[in-house]
Amino acid sequence: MAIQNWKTFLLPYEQAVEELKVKLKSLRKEYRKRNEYSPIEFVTGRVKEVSSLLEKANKFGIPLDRVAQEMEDIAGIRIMCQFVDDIDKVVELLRVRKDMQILYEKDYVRNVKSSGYRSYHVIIKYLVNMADGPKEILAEFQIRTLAMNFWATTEHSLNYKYKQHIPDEIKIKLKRAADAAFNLDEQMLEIKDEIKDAQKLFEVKSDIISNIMNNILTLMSAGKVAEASRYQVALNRLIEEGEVYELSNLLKMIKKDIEKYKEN
Ligand code: 0O2
Ligand code: 0O2
Repeated sequence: MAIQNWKTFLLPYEQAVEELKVKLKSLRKEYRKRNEYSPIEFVTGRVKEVSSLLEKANKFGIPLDRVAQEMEDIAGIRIMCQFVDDIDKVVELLRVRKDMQILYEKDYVRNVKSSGYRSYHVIIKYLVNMADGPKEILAEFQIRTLAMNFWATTEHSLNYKYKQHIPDEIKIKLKRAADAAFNLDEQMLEIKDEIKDAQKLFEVKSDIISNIMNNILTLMSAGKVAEASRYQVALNRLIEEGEVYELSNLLKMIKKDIEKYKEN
Protein backbone atom coordinates (compact mmCIF):
# COMPACT_ATOMS: atom_id res chain seq x y z
CA MET A 1 0.00 0.00 0.00
CA ALA A 2 1.29 3.49 -0.83
CA ILE A 3 1.85 6.01 2.02
CA GLN A 4 -1.25 8.03 1.03
CA ASN A 5 -3.35 4.84 1.19
CA TRP A 6 -2.04 4.07 4.68
CA LYS A 7 -3.09 7.54 5.76
CA THR A 8 -6.62 6.91 4.49
CA PHE A 9 -6.63 3.39 5.93
CA LEU A 10 -5.78 4.76 9.39
CA LEU A 11 -8.47 7.50 9.42
CA PRO A 12 -11.24 5.41 11.05
CA TYR A 13 -8.72 4.18 13.66
CA GLU A 14 -7.80 7.78 14.49
CA GLN A 15 -11.48 8.61 14.79
CA ALA A 16 -12.08 5.59 17.04
CA VAL A 17 -9.18 6.44 19.36
CA GLU A 18 -10.41 10.02 19.76
CA GLU A 19 -13.99 8.88 20.48
CA LEU A 20 -12.99 6.13 22.91
CA LYS A 21 -10.66 8.46 24.80
CA VAL A 22 -13.46 10.98 25.25
CA LYS A 23 -15.89 8.26 26.36
CA LEU A 24 -13.55 6.80 28.96
CA LYS A 25 -12.42 10.19 30.26
CA SER A 26 -16.10 11.13 30.62
CA LEU A 27 -16.65 8.14 32.88
CA ARG A 28 -13.90 9.42 35.15
CA LYS A 29 -15.44 12.90 35.13
CA GLU A 30 -18.83 11.42 36.00
CA TYR A 31 -17.43 9.66 39.08
CA ARG A 32 -15.74 12.86 40.19
CA LYS A 33 -18.89 14.94 39.73
CA ARG A 34 -20.77 12.43 41.84
CA ASN A 35 -18.00 12.77 44.42
CA GLU A 36 -17.28 9.07 44.07
CA TYR A 37 -14.00 7.23 43.73
CA SER A 38 -13.09 6.60 40.08
CA PRO A 39 -11.49 3.26 39.15
CA ILE A 40 -10.04 5.12 36.14
CA GLU A 41 -7.02 7.30 36.96
CA PHE A 42 -6.16 8.45 33.43
CA VAL A 43 -6.59 7.44 29.83
CA THR A 44 -4.27 7.62 26.84
CA GLY A 45 -4.61 6.42 23.31
CA ARG A 46 -2.65 6.01 20.12
CA VAL A 47 -2.90 4.73 16.59
CA LYS A 48 -0.12 2.31 15.70
CA GLU A 49 2.68 3.83 13.62
CA VAL A 50 2.78 2.48 10.07
CA SER A 51 6.36 1.27 10.62
CA SER A 52 5.37 -0.73 13.70
CA LEU A 53 2.23 -2.00 11.95
CA LEU A 54 4.34 -3.32 9.05
CA GLU A 55 6.87 -4.83 11.45
CA LYS A 56 4.12 -6.66 13.33
CA ALA A 57 2.42 -7.84 10.10
CA ASN A 58 5.77 -9.21 9.01
CA LYS A 59 6.43 -10.93 12.36
CA PHE A 60 3.04 -12.69 12.39
CA GLY A 61 2.91 -13.30 8.62
CA ILE A 62 -0.26 -11.22 8.22
CA PRO A 63 -0.86 -10.31 4.53
CA LEU A 64 -1.30 -6.53 4.18
CA ASP A 65 -4.86 -6.91 2.85
CA ARG A 66 -5.78 -8.84 6.07
CA VAL A 67 -4.33 -6.33 8.55
CA ALA A 68 -7.74 -4.79 9.39
CA GLN A 69 -9.19 -8.22 10.27
CA GLU A 70 -6.16 -9.73 11.98
CA MET A 71 -4.35 -6.92 13.78
CA GLU A 72 -6.30 -6.01 16.87
CA ASP A 73 -4.28 -3.16 18.26
CA ILE A 74 -4.05 -0.65 15.41
CA ALA A 75 -6.32 1.47 17.62
CA GLY A 76 -5.12 1.25 21.21
CA ILE A 77 -6.59 2.76 24.36
CA ARG A 78 -4.77 2.49 27.67
CA ILE A 79 -6.61 2.89 30.94
CA MET A 80 -4.56 3.41 34.06
CA CYS A 81 -5.88 2.52 37.51
CA GLN A 82 -4.59 3.33 40.97
CA PHE A 83 -5.25 -0.11 42.45
CA VAL A 84 -5.21 -3.69 41.13
CA ASP A 85 -8.87 -4.32 42.00
CA ASP A 86 -9.88 -1.27 39.93
CA ILE A 87 -8.89 -3.24 36.81
CA ASP A 88 -11.82 -5.67 37.21
CA LYS A 89 -14.17 -2.74 37.81
CA VAL A 90 -13.05 -1.07 34.58
CA VAL A 91 -13.50 -4.34 32.66
CA GLU A 92 -17.03 -4.54 34.08
CA LEU A 93 -17.69 -0.95 32.91
CA LEU A 94 -16.66 -2.00 29.40
CA ARG A 95 -18.69 -5.24 29.43
CA VAL A 96 -22.01 -3.44 29.97
CA ARG A 97 -21.51 -0.84 27.25
CA LYS A 98 -23.78 -0.91 24.24
CA ASP A 99 -21.49 1.11 21.95
CA MET A 100 -18.88 -1.63 21.55
CA GLN A 101 -18.81 -5.38 21.22
CA ILE A 102 -16.23 -7.31 23.21
CA LEU A 103 -14.65 -10.03 21.09
CA TYR A 104 -12.38 -11.47 23.74
CA GLU A 105 -10.28 -10.68 26.79
CA LYS A 106 -6.69 -11.54 27.72
CA ASP A 107 -5.92 -11.52 31.41
CA TYR A 108 -2.17 -10.95 31.73
CA VAL A 109 -2.71 -9.77 35.31
CA ARG A 110 -3.48 -13.26 36.61
CA ASN A 111 -1.55 -14.97 33.79
CA VAL A 112 1.62 -12.92 33.82
CA LYS A 113 3.71 -13.12 30.63
CA SER A 114 7.18 -14.66 30.85
CA SER A 115 8.68 -11.18 30.33
CA GLY A 116 6.96 -10.03 33.55
CA TYR A 117 4.28 -8.08 31.62
CA ARG A 118 0.99 -7.57 33.44
CA SER A 119 -2.06 -5.88 31.96
CA TYR A 120 -5.66 -6.76 31.14
CA HIS A 121 -6.48 -6.63 27.43
CA VAL A 122 -9.96 -6.31 25.99
CA ILE A 123 -10.39 -6.58 22.23
CA ILE A 124 -13.48 -4.91 20.83
CA LYS A 125 -15.34 -4.34 17.61
CA TYR A 126 -16.27 -0.66 17.31
CA LEU A 127 -18.40 1.21 14.81
CA VAL A 128 -17.17 4.59 13.59
CA ASN A 129 -19.25 6.85 11.37
CA MET A 130 -16.97 8.21 8.67
CA ALA A 131 -17.77 10.67 5.87
CA ASP A 132 -18.29 7.76 3.48
CA GLY A 133 -20.44 5.73 5.86
CA PRO A 134 -20.15 3.49 8.92
CA LYS A 135 -17.03 1.38 9.36
CA GLU A 136 -16.41 -1.40 11.84
CA ILE A 137 -12.90 -1.64 13.24
CA LEU A 138 -11.03 -3.63 15.90
CA ALA A 139 -9.53 -1.85 18.90
CA GLU A 140 -7.61 -2.94 21.98
CA PHE A 141 -7.97 -1.70 25.54
CA GLN A 142 -5.00 -2.22 27.85
CA ILE A 143 -6.07 -1.83 31.47
CA ARG A 144 -3.31 -1.69 34.06
CA THR A 145 -2.16 -0.12 37.31
CA LEU A 146 0.25 2.81 37.42
CA ALA A 147 3.01 0.43 38.56
CA MET A 148 2.30 -2.02 35.71
CA ASN A 149 2.34 0.92 33.29
CA PHE A 150 5.64 2.21 34.61
CA TRP A 151 7.19 -1.22 34.14
CA ALA A 152 5.70 -1.82 30.67
CA THR A 153 6.77 1.54 29.24
CA THR A 154 10.30 1.08 30.54
CA GLU A 155 10.55 -2.47 29.22
CA HIS A 156 9.06 -1.37 25.90
CA SER A 157 11.80 1.23 25.43
CA LEU A 158 14.48 -1.35 26.27
CA ASN A 159 12.98 -3.68 23.66
CA TYR A 160 13.26 -0.84 21.19
CA LYS A 161 16.89 -0.25 22.15
CA TYR A 162 17.84 -3.94 21.91
CA LYS A 163 15.56 -4.61 18.90
CA GLN A 164 13.56 -7.29 20.79
CA HIS A 165 16.78 -9.03 21.93
CA ILE A 166 17.22 -7.85 25.49
CA PRO A 167 20.31 -9.56 27.01
CA ASP A 168 19.44 -12.40 29.41
CA GLU A 169 20.89 -10.72 32.51
CA ILE A 170 18.72 -7.63 31.88
CA LYS A 171 15.68 -9.85 31.23
CA ILE A 172 16.15 -11.46 34.65
CA LYS A 173 16.41 -8.06 36.33
CA LEU A 174 13.33 -6.85 34.45
CA LYS A 175 11.33 -9.88 35.57
CA ARG A 176 12.41 -9.19 39.16
CA ALA A 177 11.41 -5.53 38.77
CA ALA A 178 7.99 -6.57 37.39
CA ASP A 179 7.39 -8.78 40.43
CA ALA A 180 8.51 -5.97 42.75
CA ALA A 181 6.06 -3.60 41.00
CA PHE A 182 3.28 -6.14 41.50
CA ASN A 183 4.28 -6.54 45.11
CA LEU A 184 3.95 -2.78 45.50
CA ASP A 185 0.47 -2.96 43.93
CA GLU A 186 -0.56 -5.61 46.45
CA GLN A 187 0.79 -3.60 49.38
CA MET A 188 -1.02 -0.48 48.16
CA LEU A 189 -4.21 -2.51 47.94
CA GLU A 190 -3.89 -3.29 51.66
CA ILE A 191 -4.04 0.44 52.49
CA LYS A 192 -6.50 1.35 49.74
CA ASP A 193 -9.25 2.48 52.12
CA GLU A 194 -6.81 4.71 53.99
CA ILE A 195 -5.61 6.29 50.72
CA LYS A 196 -9.15 6.69 49.39
CA ASP A 197 -10.22 8.43 52.61
CA ALA A 198 -7.29 10.85 52.33
CA GLN A 199 -8.11 11.58 48.69
CA LYS A 200 -11.77 12.06 49.52
CA LEU A 201 -10.88 14.43 52.35
CA PHE A 202 -8.70 16.42 49.97
CA GLU A 203 -11.53 16.65 47.42
CA VAL A 204 -14.11 17.68 50.04
CA LYS A 205 -11.76 20.36 51.39
CA SER A 206 -10.88 21.78 47.98
CA ASP A 207 -14.59 21.85 47.10
CA ILE A 208 -15.44 23.92 50.21
CA ILE A 209 -12.40 26.19 49.69
CA SER A 210 -13.35 27.01 46.11
CA ASN A 211 -16.92 27.65 47.29
CA ILE A 212 -15.65 30.10 49.92
CA MET A 213 -13.42 31.77 47.31
CA ASN A 214 -16.41 32.28 45.00
CA ASN A 215 -18.37 33.83 47.84
CA ILE A 216 -15.46 36.15 48.70
CA LEU A 217 -15.51 37.29 45.06
CA THR A 218 -19.26 37.88 45.32
CA LEU A 219 -18.68 40.08 48.38
CA MET A 220 -15.94 42.01 46.56
CA SER A 221 -18.13 42.62 43.52
CA ALA A 222 -20.89 43.85 45.85
CA GLY A 223 -18.41 46.46 47.16
CA LYS A 224 -18.01 44.80 50.58
CA VAL A 225 -14.21 44.93 50.39
CA ALA A 226 -13.50 45.00 54.13
CA GLU A 227 -15.74 41.96 54.77
CA ALA A 228 -14.20 40.14 51.83
CA SER A 229 -10.68 40.76 53.19
CA ARG A 230 -11.75 39.56 56.63
CA TYR A 231 -12.99 36.27 55.14
CA GLN A 232 -9.85 35.97 53.01
CA VAL A 233 -7.69 36.24 56.16
CA ALA A 234 -9.87 33.66 57.94
CA LEU A 235 -9.64 31.32 54.94
CA ASN A 236 -5.86 31.70 54.69
CA ARG A 237 -5.61 30.63 58.32
CA LEU A 238 -7.65 27.48 57.68
CA ILE A 239 -6.29 26.43 54.27
CA GLU A 240 -3.25 24.56 55.59
CA GLU A 241 -4.37 23.07 58.88
CA GLY A 242 -8.11 23.70 59.12
CA GLU A 243 -10.57 20.85 59.71
CA VAL A 244 -13.51 20.25 57.38
CA TYR A 245 -16.00 21.44 60.05
CA GLU A 246 -14.10 24.75 60.47
CA LEU A 247 -14.12 25.39 56.73
CA SER A 248 -17.83 24.46 56.57
CA ASN A 249 -18.58 26.94 59.36
CA LEU A 250 -16.72 29.67 57.51
CA LEU A 251 -18.68 28.86 54.36
CA LYS A 252 -21.96 29.04 56.29
CA MET A 253 -20.99 32.42 57.78
CA ILE A 254 -20.06 34.00 54.47
CA LYS A 255 -23.24 32.67 52.81
CA LYS A 256 -25.31 34.13 55.64
CA ASP A 257 -23.59 37.51 55.23
CA ILE A 258 -24.24 37.52 51.51
CA GLU A 259 -27.93 36.73 52.10
CA LYS A 260 -28.06 39.61 54.61
CA TYR A 261 -26.57 42.07 52.09
CA LYS A 262 -28.98 40.86 49.43
CA GLU A 263 -31.92 41.69 51.70
CA ASN A 264 -30.64 45.24 52.34
P1 0O2 B 1 -6.08 16.01 32.15
O1 0O2 B 1 -6.97 17.18 32.42
O2 0O2 B 1 -4.66 16.27 32.53
O3 0O2 B 1 -6.63 14.71 32.64
P2 0O2 B 1 -4.69 13.43 24.84
O4 0O2 B 1 -4.77 13.49 23.34
O5 0O2 B 1 -3.76 14.44 25.45
O6 0O2 B 1 -6.07 13.44 25.47
P3 0O2 B 1 -2.94 11.17 24.59
O7 0O2 B 1 -2.22 11.94 23.53
O8 0O2 B 1 -3.46 9.86 24.23
O9 0O2 B 1 -4.13 12.01 25.21
O10 0O2 B 1 -1.97 10.87 25.76
P4 0O2 B 1 -1.11 11.85 26.67
O11 0O2 B 1 -1.14 13.23 26.13
O12 0O2 B 1 0.20 11.19 26.84
O13 0O2 B 1 -1.85 11.78 28.07
C1 0O2 B 1 -3.26 11.74 28.19
C2 0O2 B 1 -3.69 12.23 29.51
O14 0O2 B 1 -3.15 11.39 30.53
C3 0O2 B 1 -3.22 13.65 29.78
O15 0O2 B 1 -4.28 14.30 30.43
C4 0O2 B 1 -2.08 13.46 30.76
O16 0O2 B 1 -2.02 14.53 31.69
C5 0O2 B 1 -2.49 12.20 31.49
N1 0O2 B 1 -1.31 11.49 31.98
C6 0O2 B 1 -0.24 11.04 31.28
N2 0O2 B 1 0.64 10.45 32.10
C7 0O2 B 1 0.12 10.54 33.36
C8 0O2 B 1 0.55 10.10 34.64
O17 0O2 B 1 1.61 9.49 34.80
N3 0O2 B 1 -0.30 10.35 35.69
C9 0O2 B 1 -1.49 10.98 35.54
N4 0O2 B 1 -2.30 11.16 36.59
N5 0O2 B 1 -1.92 11.42 34.34
C10 0O2 B 1 -1.13 11.20 33.28
P5 0O2 B 1 -5.36 15.06 29.59
O18 0O2 B 1 -6.27 14.06 29.02
O19 0O2 B 1 -4.68 15.95 28.59
O20 0O2 B 1 -6.15 15.93 30.58
P1 0O2 C 1 3.08 -1.61 20.59
O1 0O2 C 1 4.41 -1.04 20.25
O2 0O2 C 1 2.85 -1.66 22.05
O3 0O2 C 1 2.00 -0.95 19.84
P2 0O2 C 1 2.64 -10.77 21.10
O4 0O2 C 1 2.20 -12.16 20.87
O5 0O2 C 1 2.92 -10.48 22.55
O6 0O2 C 1 3.80 -10.33 20.23
P3 0O2 C 1 -0.08 -10.02 20.34
O7 0O2 C 1 -0.38 -11.42 20.00
O8 0O2 C 1 -0.52 -8.97 19.38
O9 0O2 C 1 1.46 -9.79 20.67
O10 0O2 C 1 -0.91 -9.73 21.61
P4 0O2 C 1 -0.55 -9.29 23.05
O11 0O2 C 1 0.38 -10.26 23.68
O12 0O2 C 1 -1.84 -9.09 23.69
O13 0O2 C 1 0.22 -7.92 22.88
C1 0O2 C 1 -0.38 -6.79 22.39
C2 0O2 C 1 0.26 -5.57 23.03
O14 0O2 C 1 0.41 -5.78 24.43
C3 0O2 C 1 1.67 -5.27 22.56
O15 0O2 C 1 1.64 -4.52 21.39
C4 0O2 C 1 2.20 -4.44 23.71
O16 0O2 C 1 1.67 -3.12 23.67
C5 0O2 C 1 1.61 -5.16 24.88
N1 0O2 C 1 2.54 -6.18 25.36
C6 0O2 C 1 2.39 -7.51 25.27
N2 0O2 C 1 3.45 -8.15 25.83
C7 0O2 C 1 4.26 -7.19 26.30
C8 0O2 C 1 5.52 -7.22 27.01
O17 0O2 C 1 6.10 -8.27 27.32
N3 0O2 C 1 6.07 -6.01 27.34
C9 0O2 C 1 5.46 -4.83 27.01
N4 0O2 C 1 6.08 -3.70 27.37
N5 0O2 C 1 4.30 -4.77 26.34
C10 0O2 C 1 3.71 -5.93 26.00
P5 0O2 C 1 2.88 -4.50 20.39
O18 0O2 C 1 2.46 -5.11 19.12
O19 0O2 C 1 4.11 -5.03 21.04
O20 0O2 C 1 3.12 -3.03 19.97
